[in-house]
Amino acid sequence: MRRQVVIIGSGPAGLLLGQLLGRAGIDTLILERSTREHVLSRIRAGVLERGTVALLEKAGVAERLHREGLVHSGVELAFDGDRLRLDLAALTGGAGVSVYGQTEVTRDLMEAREAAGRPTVFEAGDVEIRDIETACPSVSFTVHGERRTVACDFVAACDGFHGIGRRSVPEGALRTFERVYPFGWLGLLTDAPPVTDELVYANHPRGFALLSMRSPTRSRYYVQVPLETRAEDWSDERFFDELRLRLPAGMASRLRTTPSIEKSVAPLRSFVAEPMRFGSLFLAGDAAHIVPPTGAKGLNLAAGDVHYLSSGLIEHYREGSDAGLDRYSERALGRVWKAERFSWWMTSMLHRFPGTDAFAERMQRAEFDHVASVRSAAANVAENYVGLPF
Ligand code: RFL
Ligand code: PHB
Repeated sequence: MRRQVVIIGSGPAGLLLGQLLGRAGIDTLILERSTREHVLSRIRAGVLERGTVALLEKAGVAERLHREGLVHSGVELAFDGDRLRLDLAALTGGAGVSVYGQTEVTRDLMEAREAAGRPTVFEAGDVEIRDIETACPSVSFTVHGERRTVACDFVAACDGFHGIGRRSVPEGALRTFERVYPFGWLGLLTDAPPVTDELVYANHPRGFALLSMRSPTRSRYYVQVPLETRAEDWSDERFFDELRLRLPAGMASRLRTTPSIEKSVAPLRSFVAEPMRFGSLFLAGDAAHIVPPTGAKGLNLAAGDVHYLSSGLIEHYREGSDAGLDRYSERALGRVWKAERFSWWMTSMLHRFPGTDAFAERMQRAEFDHVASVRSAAANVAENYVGLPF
C-alpha cells in the first residue's frame, strides 16, 4: 500500500492537517493508537484564537463552531482579590477569542473526515517509522494482530508529547529545551452555568485558580495543586471550597457546588524540540512543543504548525516547489517561541511557586499593576492572548 502523506495521531493537529490536505486532493492515512471514543473523551483545551477559527473555516469545519461557540471580547485577571478586565476588542482593534471545546473541534474534524471517506486506522499499535532520511519513508503498524507497512512521500508526526515521531529522529539531530513547573492543575468539568461571562485567571496566596467554560450550561474550573496530587483525593465539595477561597468575594459567593463530570490533574511543562523537520518527517503540535495551559496556547500552536505544514505540502504537490517545506521548521518555530514566552510569563505571574521569596511575590504584583495601569502593557497581553498572526 502507498499513500502520499501518513499522519500519525488523530488529535487536533493530525485531523486538521488531514482535512486541509484532503480538500487539496492530497491522499492521507491517519494512524491513531487509541480508539475513536477515547480520543473524543479527552477533556482539554477550550479557547480558540481567531487564526485557529479562520483555519477551521478554511478547512470547512466551522459551521457548528459559529453556531455554538461563544465569542469573548474580554478576559479577567485577579490578584489577591483585585480585579482587572482586559478589553481584548478595544486593545487589539476588534479581536477576541472563541470558547469552543477541543473535544468539539475533534468531533467536527472526525465527522468531516468520515463523510469524505478518508481513511483512519484506530488502535494502530507499535507504529514504526523507517527511512525518514530518504524520499521513500515507510510506516509499519499492527492492527487486529496483523502487521502492515505503508510507503509514502512524507510522514507527519502529530502524535503528541509522548508519541513515537520525535523519538524516531536520530539521537543528536534534535535539540530540546525544557522547563518543568513545580505544580499542576486540577480541573473539574460540571453541568452548571458559568458564574462569570468571561474567563477569570486568579493569583491568590493559596495558589492559582481559573474560571472557564464550555457553553452557557457547562463550566470548567481549575486550581493549582502540588504535583503529587491525585484527583481521587479531591471530592467535589473539597474542590469547590478551595476554588471559592481563591476567588474575589463577589464571584465566590455565586459559585454553587455541582457534581463533576470529569476531574483530572495535568502537570505544567514548557518544552521545544528543534528543528521540527528531519528529512521526510515533520513534527507538528504537542509532538514538537508543549506550553503550560495558562495562556491557552497549546491547541492554537498546533493549528499554527498545521497552517505552515499544509501550505508547504500543497505547494509541493501543486507546484513542485519545496520552498514552503524547507522553511517549515523556521516559520513554525518563530511563532512557537513567542507563544512559549507568553505562556511562561502568564504562568510565572499567576502561580504561587513553592519556596519562593517575598521579592518574587512583589515582582508578580508589580507585573499585575503594570498591566493594570499602562495601556501598552495591557495591549501586549491582549495581542498575545487573541493570538499573533500566522
Ligand atoms: P494530541 O491532542 O495529544 O494528539 C496526539 C494524538 O496522537 C496519538 N498518539 C499516537 N498514535 C499512534 N501511534 C503512537 N505512537 C501515538 N502516540 C500518540 C494520541 O493518542 C493522540 O490522539 O496532540 P495535538 O494534536 O498536537 O494537539 C495538541 C493539544 O491537544 C494540546 O496542545 C492542548 O490540549 C493544550 N491545552 C490547551 N490548548 C489551547 O490552545 N487552549 C487551551 O485552553 C488549552 N487548555 C490544554 C488545556 C491541555 C491540557 N492538558 C490536559 C494537557 C488544558 C489542559 C488541562
Ligand atoms: C479551559 O477551558 O480548559 C482552559 C481555558 C483557558 C486556559 C486553559 C484552559 O488558559
